[in-house]
Amino acid sequence: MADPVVAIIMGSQSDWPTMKEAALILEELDIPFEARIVSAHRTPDRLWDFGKSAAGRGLKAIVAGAGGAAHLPGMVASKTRVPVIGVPVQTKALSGVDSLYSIVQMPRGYPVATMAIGAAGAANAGLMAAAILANSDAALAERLDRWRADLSASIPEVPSDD
Ligand code: RP5
Repeated sequence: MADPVVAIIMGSQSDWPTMKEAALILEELDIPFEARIVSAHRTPDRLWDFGKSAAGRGLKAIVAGAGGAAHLPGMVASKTRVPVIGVPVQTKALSGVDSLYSIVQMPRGYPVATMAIGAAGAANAGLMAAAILANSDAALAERLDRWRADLSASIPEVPSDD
């Protein structure tokens, strides 16, 4: 197994059904990744260790998903220069707007590239990580171009009643 170049981290096991969408994209594009539960609030030491070691371990992008008081993406961005792509997980109480606002409003100096709320955001986070890596990986660039062309080709031009 190749060393992971992308990490998918999430605040809780309950985030996995959403964050799995990012994992499926990375699998489709043949990008080695790891998935970990790292909570800003419940496992702060794990978060610190993860952030401190991310660049040295060869990670090129981090997809970080959390819901509610979603501090994980921002906190990890404060510990590493590896690009962080944030996924606001949909919540019951506030539909994920809480997650979105918690992730997107970073102070100057520590950016998090914030995706849409929920599953589409997680899938797009996988694609964004792939796009970052494709800048320096010609074979991956080709796979990503093909993936995009296939998606385009799958969209019918005429709507159907079926
Ligand atoms: C956050 O709290 C997690 O990212 C999750 O979205 C939310 C709820 O976590 P659980 O109570 O389901 O473990 O830290």
